Amino acid sequence: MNQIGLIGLAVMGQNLARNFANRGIKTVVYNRTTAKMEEFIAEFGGENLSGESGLETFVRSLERPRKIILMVQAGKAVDAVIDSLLPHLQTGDIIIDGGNSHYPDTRRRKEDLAAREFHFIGCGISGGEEGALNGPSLMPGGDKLAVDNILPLLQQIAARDFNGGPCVTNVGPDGSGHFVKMVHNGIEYAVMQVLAEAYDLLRAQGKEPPQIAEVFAGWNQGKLASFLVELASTILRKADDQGDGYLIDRIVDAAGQKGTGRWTVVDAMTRGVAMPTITAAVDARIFSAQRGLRTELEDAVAPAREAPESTPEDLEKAVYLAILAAYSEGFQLISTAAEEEDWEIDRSELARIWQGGCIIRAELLTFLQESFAKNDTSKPLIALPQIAQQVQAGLPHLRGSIIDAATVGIPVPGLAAALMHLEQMTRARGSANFIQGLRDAFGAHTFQRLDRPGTFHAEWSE
Ligand code: NBP
Repeated sequence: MNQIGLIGLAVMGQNLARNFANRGIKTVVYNRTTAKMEEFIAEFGGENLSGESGLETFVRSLERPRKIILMVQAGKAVDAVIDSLLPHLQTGDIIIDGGNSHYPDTRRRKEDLAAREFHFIGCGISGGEEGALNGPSLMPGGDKLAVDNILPLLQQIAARDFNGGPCVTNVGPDGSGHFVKMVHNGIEYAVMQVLAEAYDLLRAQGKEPPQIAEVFAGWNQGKLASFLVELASTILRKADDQGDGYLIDRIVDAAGQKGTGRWTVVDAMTRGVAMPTITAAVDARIFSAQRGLRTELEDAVAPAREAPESTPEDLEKAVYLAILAAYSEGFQLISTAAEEEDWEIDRSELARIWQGGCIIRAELLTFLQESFAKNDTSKPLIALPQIAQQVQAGLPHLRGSIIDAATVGIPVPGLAAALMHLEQMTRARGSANFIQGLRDAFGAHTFQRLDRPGTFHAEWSE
């Protein structure tokens, strides 16, 4: 009998199925388009990896309770596959959605399936195709019983954290697995954005891509050591295979998005969590896509631009602090959601399972894992004592980089948003007294006083 069934043989499904089989887990696959399954099995099939062209035989080939992982396009495809599976399932069977589903959909599916006595797990999977094959970071959420049941299998295929543990944990109930994967992607947007801004400033100084690659390679030896910083060096060194120069200079400056960053920001807004750095990253992708209009406006406005002067050392510290701000925003959203939804998510565990396999894996996560373990509070990351020192040390460099960028006219929305986040949250007396004055003057919204308790309203025109 097979131990796991996998449906959906595009790039992620194929690699994940091979990963299960390579660990000695007997795996059976199915795909809507049978030819794709046959091609895949012809190339990779073997003792631990077989295919079925019919759903009924696919399901019957699995040991009970059946564990079926879906790797199909997020959205309607997931519902379509679940509907077609239902007639073949038996009480207690477990469906695991490994795609990037939106967590409210996961919640709905879980409730629908629970009413029929089936289990449903929403499992965030990060790491792209390489991670799927060699070890992804896995974020399963759902009924504890069902998650515990599949955990031994997931532990075998997961990446390893910095201490050799598997990058998988029982995130929590309900849609919490897909929720944290969504926030992970929001953080990923922000990290990529601030790295792109550092590249932009260095390129505007006249540095060639391989010189910037050297800068990133140096950063990768320090506090910024991470998969994305390492990858930045790689992409900057790539020669253009269709002409002279470097490929990076030929790529259209318009970034795509599939929605997880936007979902993160919308969710944060709904829950009243501020996430300026991540929001700036999503906004920057929206602006990037408006390429024609940007060209028109540059011609019309013709802003003066000069070469910036920030040193790689200043930028390294500025980028580090901005990334810290993005993590703080992401973890704050997770804490707030956990409290509101009664999910009990362990932030230290998340920092651990993101250390391997996933796109945001970084040395910084060791420090975050320890900080969260020591400070079991729902306070934001930047409020933890160890982090406050880092904010204090990094602020002058972040300020300096932004002054430089603003002076020469180079947009750095991620860095600037991170700075404004940190400036606002480290200033005891802000400017909202002024807003309260206006609100009370035009709408009698009342205000509170610093020097006495109670609620007050003033006759402002007297
Ligand atoms: P896609 O998201 O491109 O989905 C393609 C698969 O969905 C194919 O197997 C296709 O079958 C199947 N499918 C579709 Br489309 N509609 C279907 C339907 N109505 N019924 C049955 N099957 C249907 O694949 P992917 O890029 O491998 O991603 C899979 C999931 O993993 C997605 O949710 C994605 O967001 C997530 N993810 C992707 C990455 C990545 O790096 N690509 C990383 C992390 C997570 P067919 O062959 O018959 O058309």
